[in-house]
Amino acid sequence: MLLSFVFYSGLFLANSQVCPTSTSRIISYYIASDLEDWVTGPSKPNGGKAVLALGNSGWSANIPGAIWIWDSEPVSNPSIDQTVYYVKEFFVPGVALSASFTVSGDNRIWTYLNGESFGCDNTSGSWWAGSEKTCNALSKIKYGLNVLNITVTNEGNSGQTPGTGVNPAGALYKLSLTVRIDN
Ligand SMILES: [Ca+2]
Repeated sequence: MLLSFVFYSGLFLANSQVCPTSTSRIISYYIASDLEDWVTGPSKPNGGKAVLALGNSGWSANIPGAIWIWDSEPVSNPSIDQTVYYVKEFFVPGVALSASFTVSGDNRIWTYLNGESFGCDNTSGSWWAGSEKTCNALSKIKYGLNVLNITVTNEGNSGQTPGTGVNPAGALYKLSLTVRIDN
């Protein structure tokens, strides 16, 4: 009887340590504009990695963890409208509980998650402090692989000289996620 009790107790402890049941974890992380973004634009017609966009003294928008990116530095032609397409793939390993997206751009921005707009476009420019736009993207987030697409058009200023850094262009964004992982 005693042996049986000890054996049972040991088995119970072993099971409780090795096989926890119905536990969940909540994790928070973000994805942001960086040099791993895939971009297609006038300087990279077949696509390539983004480059750091230097902007000018008017670029005071700030999104911690994100950096300004474009398809070249400086822009290849500041005199005409130029559009760059950004693609960022990311993984969501559970049930998304929150998804907050913040973006700035020079000049006009359109944003899509898994092929759908989520109300975070900004076509009036947003490179200065306080102009960053924040949106709730939760309804577009899904379990597994997600795709973020951003389109940015730089408005041309006629008569500007290419290579001088005038009329800069770029995108700056961050998607902050909270996800519940169920075992
Ligand atoms: Ca510009």
